[in-house]
Amino acid sequence: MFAKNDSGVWTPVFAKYDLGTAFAAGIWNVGPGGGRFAPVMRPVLSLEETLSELKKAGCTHVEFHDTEAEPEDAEKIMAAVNNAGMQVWMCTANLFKRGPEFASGNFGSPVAQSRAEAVRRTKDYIRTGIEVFHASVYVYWNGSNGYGGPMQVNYRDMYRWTAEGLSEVVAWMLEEYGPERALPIAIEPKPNEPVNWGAPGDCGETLAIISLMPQEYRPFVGTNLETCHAHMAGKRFAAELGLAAAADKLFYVHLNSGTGLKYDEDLAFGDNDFGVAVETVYALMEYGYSGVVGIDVQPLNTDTPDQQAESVARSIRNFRRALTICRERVNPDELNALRSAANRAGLSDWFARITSGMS
Ligand SMILES: [Mn+2]
Repeated sequence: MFAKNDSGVWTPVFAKYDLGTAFAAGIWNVGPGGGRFAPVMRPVLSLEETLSELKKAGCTHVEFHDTEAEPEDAEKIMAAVNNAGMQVWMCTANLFKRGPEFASGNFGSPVAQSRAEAVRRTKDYIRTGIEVFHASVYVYWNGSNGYGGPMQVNYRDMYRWTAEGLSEVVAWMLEEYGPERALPIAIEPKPNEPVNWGAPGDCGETLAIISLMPQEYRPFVGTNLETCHAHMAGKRFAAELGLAAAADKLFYVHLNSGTGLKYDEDLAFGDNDFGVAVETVYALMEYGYSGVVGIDVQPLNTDTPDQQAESVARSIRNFRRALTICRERVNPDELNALRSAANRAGLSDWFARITSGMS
């Protein structure tokens, strides 16, 4: 949904929640585990059981890929979501692992057929998101979009094609539904995995791609920033949030954590570095974020059958712990005085004091 702001620019309208009261997680955030290097630890749950686990973990909303909730099954799935007393906040077409068509990328692939298929799948799932799920945001994660080595792609064309594909989707959506019913599209950048160089790789590249779109389509596209993806790009996550907010493009967030410049670990939010969680929550407060908070995490390899959704539950507990610290121990005047004096030594000491709760 969009409405015109005071300057006459179409702006997304999201349901407003107090921070800490509404959370969404993906149906893929609960699972049996197992892979090349890990044993299967947990049974596969039905959709109903998964929804129940996510709700117990503290989620009010849920997210789907089109591979977990095909458009033709969407009505049935929506009935299960309603039965669980939940809502769909986000949906996203899988443009990376559906089949060989996306091995070379999607909107920016050098293969024309892959680009066309990405546009088709995206339109299809936006239709489902609007008509069946009554979703609030559509996410485009770049996934396989990018390149692997020297001269594999004309980079200028790759960025232009990515913007053109998104523009084609927006043009169709406006024609079909009008701006009032249009689903905000949030681009989720990731710098690598499954490709060696993903495009867009960070918030800046995401904003640059939006700027390559025709002016009239830009308001309908923003960002969905994920903690672990930002860390993989060597970025400070809260600074990425700040950049998106400065451009009025902070449409959605995916919170989790990772241990550095590694792979997409999808650890619980607050795991490994609780200070990042505190800074993240404070950034959301400062930038006035009021939508549902997205959690995108995986169970740990050691999680047992009764810990199916423990990573989601711990993320929510850590979010609330961080929120309590931000609300009860941060004095904004004290913080801003330290900031405007550029007293970095004082800021570091202050941060240890508020996160530890000790003087
Ligand atoms: Mn994500």
